[in-house]
Amino acid sequence: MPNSTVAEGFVPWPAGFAERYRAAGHWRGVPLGGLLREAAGAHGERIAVADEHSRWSFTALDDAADRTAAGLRSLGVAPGDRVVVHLPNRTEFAVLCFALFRLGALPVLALPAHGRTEIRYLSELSGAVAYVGTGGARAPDGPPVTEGLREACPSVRHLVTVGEAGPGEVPFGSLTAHEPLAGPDPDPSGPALLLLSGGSTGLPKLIPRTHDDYAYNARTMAAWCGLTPDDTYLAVLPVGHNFPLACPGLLGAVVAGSRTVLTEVASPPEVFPLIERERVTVTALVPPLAALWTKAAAWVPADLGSLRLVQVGGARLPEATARALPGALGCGLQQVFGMAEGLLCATRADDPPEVVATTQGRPVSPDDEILVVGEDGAPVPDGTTGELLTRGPYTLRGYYRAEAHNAVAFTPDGHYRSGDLVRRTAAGDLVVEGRVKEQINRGGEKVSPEEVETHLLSHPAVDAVVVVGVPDDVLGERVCAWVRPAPGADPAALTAPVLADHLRAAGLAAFKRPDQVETAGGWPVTGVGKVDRRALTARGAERSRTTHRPHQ
Ligand code: OOB
Repeated sequence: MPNSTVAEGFVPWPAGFAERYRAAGHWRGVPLGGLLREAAGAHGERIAVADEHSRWSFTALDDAADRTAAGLRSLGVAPGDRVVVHLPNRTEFAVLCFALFRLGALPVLALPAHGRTEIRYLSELSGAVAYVGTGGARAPDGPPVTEGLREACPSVRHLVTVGEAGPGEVPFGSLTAHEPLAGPDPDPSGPALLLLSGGSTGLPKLIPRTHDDYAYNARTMAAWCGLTPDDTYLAVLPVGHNFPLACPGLLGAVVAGSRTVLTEVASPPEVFPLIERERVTVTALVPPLAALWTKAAAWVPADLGSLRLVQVGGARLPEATARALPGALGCGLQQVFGMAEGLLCATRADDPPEVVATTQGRPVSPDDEILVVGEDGAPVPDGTTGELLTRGPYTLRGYYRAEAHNAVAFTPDGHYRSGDLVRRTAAGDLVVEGRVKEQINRGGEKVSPEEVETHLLSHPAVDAVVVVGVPDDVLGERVCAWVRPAPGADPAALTAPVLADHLRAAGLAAFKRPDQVETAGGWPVTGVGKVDRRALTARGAERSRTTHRPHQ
């Protein structure tokens, strides 16, 4: 669909809600590119973004965004076009995204771990006109992620490369050589970017976030975390993910005039000295990383004294880690329960330690509407677990180009069905208790069972397969594949490494590869004849306990 406009697949808020959000001051009518312009005016020569290769002041970043916008325009990228952004945590990510915001073209945010298959899928789904990545040099695992992309997805006219450009690729640096772009600002109420959803059923979907709603998201989280120009935010999680991008992340830091340091390393021996060197004050982690950092503080020699706040979210944080982290790292903890779809809940600096250790906090906007409902759809009393439904000034009203899915993912009155099971405490804090959606949360990385099943089924020795999440001490959950071997196939040959190789060859992200593989002649079914995933989860956990399989 290369010629379609972005607005075609976008579901706006009803007019009455939009008016209310504007009147409340949530939606300010300033596009995301304008946030950087304002920051450049206020903080000029202070450093805005830095990585191990380069440092940019607010003024320099602002100027580079204008020039790169002009460079993209000269390639033929027009307002409303989609561009797949597949970059690691480097300053070029910031330059490119702000350039696209300026131009009114939409970044489609891929994760560095994504492979050929995900990139193709995202390109097709969004009708992208260009792909920006780091080129073939960064595909140690097989063919370059862009192999066959243009043929498979003809809307993609340009491959832009940060670093060494291959034949037919446009070097990213050449885009910044243009005179700054002067053009109309994009409509702040329209979509600004497309985030990837973890998926509630089926394949991941695209989430349109508008300039107005995403700016509010970033500003609100920056305030919730008390960011000031004296702060240095460390983006250690992949910055194409909503959490380090805008909760408050890079965008919130720009709004607050704080500095963002982007890093591609996350292991304590590498990242602790960076924290010391850059005097990092705030960062965001997923639970397995939080646990690792908490343990490592005792043996990695580095001064972490600058840290004042570590946010942890993306998956359930074990209470033991929540209690140990502040003492070990010498800083405050904030639990964040968020979603790329919008709603953000978080604990606050002035919450009692007990609340921070045992809850995921409360919605950050006074206009976030929360319903906790039972299986019949009726609200349940506080203290009872139910599904979380929500709507508000920064929660989507529909996935991008997904009419059929939207009919089930939203209630008729516009609440998003999160698929999360939560309980609200008497004090109004939420506790995440589980989920009803078919998704595996592997240490914060979301895996769609259906996607993995589809790819495993193409293995000749696999007759049928069901993928479930099994509890894991380190990851929270691991990916477990139950496989029925094809007639004549040797079940012993269907090991995790064999299936991992198959998925690698299929160009799928490494985090989707099964950690555990079990073979069986068939599976239990529920009363209505569906595969009993809950039973397979329990059996998967049981098998791993009894066989003492080493963790892969
Ligand atoms: C964040 O965003 P997504 O879109 O990758 O995943 C959202 C889902 C939630 O629906 C929930 O199932 C799970 O991830 N989740 C948590 C959680 N935070 C997210 N489950 C339990 N405890 C938590 N604290 O993951 C995300 C987006 C913005 C900020 C933080 C996380």
